[in-house]
Amino acid sequence: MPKKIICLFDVDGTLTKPRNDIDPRFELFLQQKLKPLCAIGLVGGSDFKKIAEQMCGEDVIERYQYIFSENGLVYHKNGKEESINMFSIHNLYILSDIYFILGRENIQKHIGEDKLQKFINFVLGYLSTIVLPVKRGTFIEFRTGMLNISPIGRNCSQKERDEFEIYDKQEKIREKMIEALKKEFPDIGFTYSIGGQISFDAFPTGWDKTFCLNHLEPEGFDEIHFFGDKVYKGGNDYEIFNDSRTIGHKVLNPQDTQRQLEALFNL
Ligand code: M1P
Repeated sequence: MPKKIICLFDVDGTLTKPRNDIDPRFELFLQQKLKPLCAIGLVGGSDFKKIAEQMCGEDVIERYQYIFSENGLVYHKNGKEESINMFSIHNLYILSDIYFILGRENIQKHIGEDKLQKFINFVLGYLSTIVLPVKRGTFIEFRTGMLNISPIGRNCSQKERDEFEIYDKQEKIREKMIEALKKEFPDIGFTYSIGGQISFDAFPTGWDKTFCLNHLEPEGFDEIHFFGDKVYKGGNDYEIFNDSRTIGHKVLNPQDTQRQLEALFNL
């Protein structure tokens, strides 16, 4: 019997340049060369809208068998959104957690409004004290399973985004902010992860990309290959890359992802 294999891809930096669209030739390669050989899926930190934009439109749910947005808090399988049964998921890995529901879980239910507001207020206060070369708008994006926090603001231009990334490498704006949040909220139960160029994600511990493996486990794959670029500690591919349920592939960029696929499948 042939093995049942899935290739699961991070999006930014693995299939596309950060927040850019996939190269149509690479998409064609994935659809025409790889998909006949194995199942293909996406797991992104971003919300579904952004993943769809970068992956040539909303029919991405027809082209990829599995799409896990926000690390799998939002889940599409074979063209349909699946509801997430937190009862069974929590039974798998947080036996004592009483915050389970049937249906879509979200961060406000999980953390509670009171704590969440204290956290958001602290973030806004902290951001008001730092001076950057430029600041734009949308500093906090409230998503289903995470807060995405951007010191420069999400609606900066591509040029400002690229410049912030360089500035942040020198000044460690995001790292310092994460340290301040950890110090202020030692017991909130959040994990912080720097997945892209201008922001970081804050989400309940366990709601990292390994969250999506809970959906894949019942599917009976013999091998789950994960491809990601941010596999270092603190990067948002770290946990899933190191998980014993996956075979991790560290990539440098989309071209490298294609090269590694060609080598792996003799294409
Ligand atoms: O998918 C990686 C990251 O992509 C975006 O990051 P940034 O805008 O900083 O480049 C965000 O959607 C982030 O949540 C996500 O982890």
